[in-house]
Amino acid sequence: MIAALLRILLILLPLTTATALARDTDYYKQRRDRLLSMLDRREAALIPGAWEKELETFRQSNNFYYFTGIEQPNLLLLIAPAARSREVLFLPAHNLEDGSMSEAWTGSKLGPGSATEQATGIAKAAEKGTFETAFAALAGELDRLYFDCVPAGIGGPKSGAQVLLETIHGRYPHIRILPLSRLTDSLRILKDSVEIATIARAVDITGQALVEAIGAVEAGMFEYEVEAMIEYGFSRRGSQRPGFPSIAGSGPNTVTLHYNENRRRMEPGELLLMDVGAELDYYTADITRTVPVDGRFTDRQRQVYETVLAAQQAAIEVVKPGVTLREVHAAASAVIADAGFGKYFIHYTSHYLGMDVHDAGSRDEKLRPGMVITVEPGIYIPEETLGVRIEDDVLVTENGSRVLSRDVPGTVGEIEKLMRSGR
Ligand SMILES: [Mn+2]
Repeated sequence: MIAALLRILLILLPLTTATALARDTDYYKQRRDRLLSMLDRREAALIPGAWEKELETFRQSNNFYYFTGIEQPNLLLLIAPAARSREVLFLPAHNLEDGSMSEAWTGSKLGPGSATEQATGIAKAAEKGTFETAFAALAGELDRLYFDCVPAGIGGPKSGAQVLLETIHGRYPHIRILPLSRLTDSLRILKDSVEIATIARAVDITGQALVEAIGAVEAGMFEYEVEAMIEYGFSRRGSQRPGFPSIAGSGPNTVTLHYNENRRRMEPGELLLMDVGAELDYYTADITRTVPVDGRFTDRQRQVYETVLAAQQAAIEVVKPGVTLREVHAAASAVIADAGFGKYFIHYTSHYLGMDVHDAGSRDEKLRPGMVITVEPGIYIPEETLGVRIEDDVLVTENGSRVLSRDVPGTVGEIEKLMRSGR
């Protein structure tokens, strides 16, 4: 029986690798239709996918993946109510020649034509060289173009999307170009059941990797060893990559919010702050734990830690539909201020979580079921080189909230017990 199933899987495998999407084509079609319904006839949306870079692992851009599910470089998606075909995917022609970018080297790809239309559910799959003509035919009717542009680093080379944006702007100055996020933020802020399950799994992976690493931490180790253990824990559970650079900061580095060099040797008596998140199928977790390097909190560390934990619990209790992130932040801030640490809480308590670690959404938005946020108060005392942050991932539900990372040890007792068991 199992052998027969395996045989069927082996037969199916070659068929599915080149073309299959992670979900069925309708899943993405519904998203494109919603975007289409937000546009009037004088508007269009242009979404470039990520460009291919040699010797770099490809990762699709979030919005392109959100609307297509396609993991392939150098694509363009045009959605325009006034166009003959209201959704067109532009793809490079098949590259079958020799060379490092050929499909013989990089694997077979989707190309223009009906096979791609079938495989992706996108109405029209055209050769990328025809984009300019197609856009020129439409441009006269357009007032506004929503464009998704992730700028390259400051002073660095321009991204392919930037070059495209400048070309369109130069050629069609009458078209106002607006960020696509104006339309997509309101879609991406609400997670459907597939997205919630994916985030929950990314959270589980992150928590399990953290538990393993915390159990192995001891004085004398280097921060990068902790980072390596955590990221190994992600990979061996199927995470494709960390969702953001892992932070493993000890002693003085616990007070640097986005420290990610992770080169320092950890000394006895110090704290270690780990702020990490596994990415799974384009969704990331974001969890922070702070632990004593030698397994026991000092009295002072415990005092600060329990204040942060109390602030976090107060903030989580506030989370429910109708509340804003400002109110969540106020609840955490009040606890920290009452304990006399007000000036040492130097960042915001929450952000939205999803495909981006700092996902779309405003602080004034009223929470609704299906939103996922972090709750992460902290206290950072530079003169004592003592920083504590505790971060969990919280789903807003009909009645309140569910802490997706609730199984990750978080109290002083739980952490000390876990560290005793590891040695
Ligand atoms: Mn965070």
